Amino acid sequence: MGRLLIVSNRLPVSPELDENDNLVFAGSAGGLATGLGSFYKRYESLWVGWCESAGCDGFELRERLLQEHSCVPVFLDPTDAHLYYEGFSNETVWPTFHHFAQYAQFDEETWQAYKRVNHRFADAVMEQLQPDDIVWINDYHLMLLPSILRDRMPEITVGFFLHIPFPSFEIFRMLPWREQILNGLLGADVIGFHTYDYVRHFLSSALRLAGRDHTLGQIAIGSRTVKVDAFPMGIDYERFASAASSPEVAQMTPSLRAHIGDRRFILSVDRLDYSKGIPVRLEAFERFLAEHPEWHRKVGLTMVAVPSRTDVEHYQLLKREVDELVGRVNGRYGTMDWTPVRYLYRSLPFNELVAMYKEADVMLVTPLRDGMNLVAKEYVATKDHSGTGVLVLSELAGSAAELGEALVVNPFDQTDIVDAIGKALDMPVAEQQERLTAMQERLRRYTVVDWAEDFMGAVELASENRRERAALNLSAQVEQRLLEDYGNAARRLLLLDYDGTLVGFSAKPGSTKPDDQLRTTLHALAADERNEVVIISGRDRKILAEWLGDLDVSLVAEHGAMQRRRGGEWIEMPMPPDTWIEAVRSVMERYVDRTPRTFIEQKEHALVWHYRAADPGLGPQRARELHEALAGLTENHGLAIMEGHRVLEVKPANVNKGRAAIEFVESEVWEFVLAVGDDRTDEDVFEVLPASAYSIKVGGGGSLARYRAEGVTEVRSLLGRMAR
Ligand code: ADQ
Repeated sequence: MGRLLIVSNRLPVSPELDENDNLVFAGSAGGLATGLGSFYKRYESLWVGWCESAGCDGFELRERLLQEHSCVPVFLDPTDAHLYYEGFSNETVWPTFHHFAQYAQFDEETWQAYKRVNHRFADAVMEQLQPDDIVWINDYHLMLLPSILRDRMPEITVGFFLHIPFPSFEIFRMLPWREQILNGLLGADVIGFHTYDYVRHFLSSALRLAGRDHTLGQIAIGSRTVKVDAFPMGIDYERFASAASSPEVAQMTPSLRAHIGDRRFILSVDRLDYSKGIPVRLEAFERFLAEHPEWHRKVGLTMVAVPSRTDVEHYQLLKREVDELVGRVNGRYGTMDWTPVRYLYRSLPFNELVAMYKEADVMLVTPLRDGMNLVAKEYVATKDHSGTGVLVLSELAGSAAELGEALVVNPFDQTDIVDAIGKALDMPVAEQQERLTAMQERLRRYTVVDWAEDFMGAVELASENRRERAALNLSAQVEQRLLEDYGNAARRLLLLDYDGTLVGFSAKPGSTKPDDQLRTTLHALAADERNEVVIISGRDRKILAEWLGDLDVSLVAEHGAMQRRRGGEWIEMPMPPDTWIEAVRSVMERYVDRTPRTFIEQKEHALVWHYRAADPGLGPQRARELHEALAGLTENHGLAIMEGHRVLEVKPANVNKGRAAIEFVESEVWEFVLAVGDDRTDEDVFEVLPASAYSIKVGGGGSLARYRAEGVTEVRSLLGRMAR
């Protein structure tokens, strides 16, 4: 296995100059840095991230970061850095993804900087990258990076993990650059989220905005597959559990208690961020005091808020709002010897944080939206040695999916929070311990290291699968061999599907006429007397004759219901009477009425319901319903229902492309056979080919074909080379 290259906005260490102007490094306290910190030391790894030089010599900084911390700094132009970080990342992506769309700025200048910086990161990664390395990209600052790297090195192995929520499609669609961001992410082999809800949202956006369908979370892109899955991040459980019983933490308890007295102690800890629901929490606490005078002087809320993104306007406004609220509650209810809210606006050293968690009777975690929220998990871990305490947790934090034994609240429902505070303060000790123990077992079993290993395992597996599949790709060597065999053969049969193979799909089936380039290629192939070129399609004979009838090729229409050999006349297969058509049509019409942008195509011996342009969620669902509705009708009439690319077709059961193909295959002794197709109906052709034949499936998905082509362009280039 190669090395691991972790990429994130910031490095886990930051440079500073000490009082003697010597370069020193400080650790970062962010959720990601603490999370991955314990994992990445186990691998041969490098960490790539933005680093501000803090007035240090760039060369020395780079060298020491690499030697002492295995870190590779990305230096950014200060203006670009500001537009990218405070601008696009935190004024556009962060609010949008946390469903605070009303705070989001949509600004072309910051978007351009975001793109430039993602390219800068790509440069830094490419400088380090060795074959077999795995790249793990983290978070919303770098959503374009997976595709940029894939473009530069198609066989690269890349995982992407998003630490914040992925918004619902209705919010995501507001972003003017939504397609670029989606396609940026889709460059990865694995895209990880904290919860299944975010996975669902992402898959829905991929379908609706990029037309990318999925099977069990796997999205096929050409011959590549992207796996989208949930990996709920855990914490370094032992670190918190053991610190809680350490002498260092025990030493801190008396001074902490001196502040709180023998009152009950409610705690909250977050970055000062509007997504964390801090004002809501303060207001709920205020109302709790208003409604429960019996708790006055017997309870206190300690609120720790770490300064965050202080250059962004909404954070400055929030700071003011929180200051005012704290003042208001304390002014209204405080007494000489009791301050209801103790507000610490700073970061805490680790042991002090643990001492707080350990002492707190109630932990209030009430974000309005939060990717995961590790604070909730850390609190639970510090209670490991028969501690007591109650976690009140917002259902809109990702961690609520795992911490069901918490008092789960809707953070928008003030009454719910007020009630939960009361319930938490009154909860019997036995119940507190029972709930804590259940959560602890889960958190101990699935730590941050398990999380990282799971994610990495998925990335490694995806990369193996990609390699296996790549072996089936129409590589330069395979193409060379094919061309040689073709060149040496005296008689050659070419069975070519039309839609999705020779031309791309379009919402209107009438608009995919062959262009001049395709006609020239087919003409050249057909003109070689050693060749028999067969266009084997589901289209009706009228359109095939109109589009391709003047070329010297054989045509198979309606999946084999009729065929026209080169220079001959159309011959129809014996067919059951078409008495079924009206009955089937009337059922289909009901579905057209109920499903906007769908329509019926009538062929000579088949009826097709097209739903390519329909709502991508509704279309497949209606197709299933229609399939069922038609099943009874078609059963006893020798008819088959066939599902193709966003179409449902009813046709006589004895007609299929395989039957038509076999007639050509058996009509003489061929020295070279090639079949190309993209659809389920083409599998019938692949099935009847001799073992020596070249069969090529276009696009992803299971197939009997020996090889795969990425798309129409690749097929056309192959045929072009054959023609030349
Ligand atoms: P954050 O929004 O930063 O992380 P969180 O998951 O709670 O939120 O992580 C905060 C980390 O900082 C915790 O490890 C905590 O101990 C530490 N911390 C918080 N306040 C502190 C203080 N006053 N002093 C010292 N340390 C403090 C983002 C997403 C989250 C997601 C994480 C990880 O917004 O939803 O859980 O990434 O993916």
